[in-house]
Amino acid sequence: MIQERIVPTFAPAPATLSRETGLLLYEDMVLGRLFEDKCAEMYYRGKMFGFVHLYNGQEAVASGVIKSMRSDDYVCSTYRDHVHALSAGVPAREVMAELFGKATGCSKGRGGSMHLFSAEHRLLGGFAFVAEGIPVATGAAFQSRYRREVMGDASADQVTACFFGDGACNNGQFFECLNMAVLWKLPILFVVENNKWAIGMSHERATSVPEIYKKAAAFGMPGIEVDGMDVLAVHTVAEAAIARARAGEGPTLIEALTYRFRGHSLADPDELRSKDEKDFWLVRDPIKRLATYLTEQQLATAEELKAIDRKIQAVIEEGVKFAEESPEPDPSELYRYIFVEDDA
Ligand SMILES: Cc1ncc(C[n+]2csc(CCOP(=O)(O)OP(=O)(O)O)c2C)c(N)n1
Ligand SMILES: [Mg+2]
Repeated sequence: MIQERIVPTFAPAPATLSRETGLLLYEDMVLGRLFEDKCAEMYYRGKMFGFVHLYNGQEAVASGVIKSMRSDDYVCSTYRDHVHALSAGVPAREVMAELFGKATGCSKGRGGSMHLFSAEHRLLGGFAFVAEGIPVATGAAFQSRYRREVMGDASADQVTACFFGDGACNNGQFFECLNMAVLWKLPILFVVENNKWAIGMSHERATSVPEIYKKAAAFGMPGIEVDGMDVLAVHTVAEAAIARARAGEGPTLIEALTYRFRGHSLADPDELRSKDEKDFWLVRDPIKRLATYLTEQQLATAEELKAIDRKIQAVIEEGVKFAEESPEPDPSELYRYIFVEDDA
């Protein structure tokens, strides 16, 4: 029997979960899952180029955190960014068009899979370099506080959620930004998606203290470990951290224990992880788990959940059609969108 680190103690508070929130979280996770499955299909059909990193298995983290935020809050991602973008409200058709390199994509076809961006949805970006988004997110949190306290803009109470992987936590930017965020009491959530692997490097082999949440204590920051396969647990932890951030009480480090169900990217044959390990995590599928919970608690019927699945499948099919029918960026516009004044 393999030893897996999980959080056995979390007991969700069922009485406080409304049907509305339960269904919102379910729909958002299904959107993430079915979107990624469609990406795999389109990639292998040659519709997408470059590296494509899918998020299957980790949906509870994006949905649990982002669906606890306001629509004017900021989200910062990594190269594994499709589902963060979807949870932040970027329409599936615009994400799909971006992956197809089309002019109607959320980054106008200039970014592709690893560089999704939407000013409208406060998505600060996907970033190809490991840990690259952490200082960007820290800067976003800084400007909220600066606008509110120095410039007197009372409406500037936005919170930033910064997502990154276990592999990013051995990078200096992680430590530097944690320090600044506490020092300046920035309204930010550092959300580590600990999926145990950085490509083929096991987290246990790469870091001195594998419990990443414990590193927060060195900076005087609350660090919380959460079951990243349980969307209700993530949602509960995120709500508390967001409330603290919005109240001016500073940052929180959340370590979500999760697992990716596919290889590192669609180019990865995924031969390094053991079958035992994969099986251990597959049975913790966050979508199945929430579906079971919602039906057991009689918050939804199996038919209602199936209807959501069908609705989302239609949204994704429409997104593929939109992406396929959209034009390529015009070569005459090669230099457009480099400077902000061109963004018209
Ligand atoms: C600065 C930097 N170094 C190395 C790489 C190559 N690289 C791409 S993804 C990755 C693994 C990162 O793993 P993790 O942060 O755990 O995120 P996950 O892929 O598990 O979501 C590495 C090393 C990179 N993109 N950037
Ligand atoms: Mg990882």
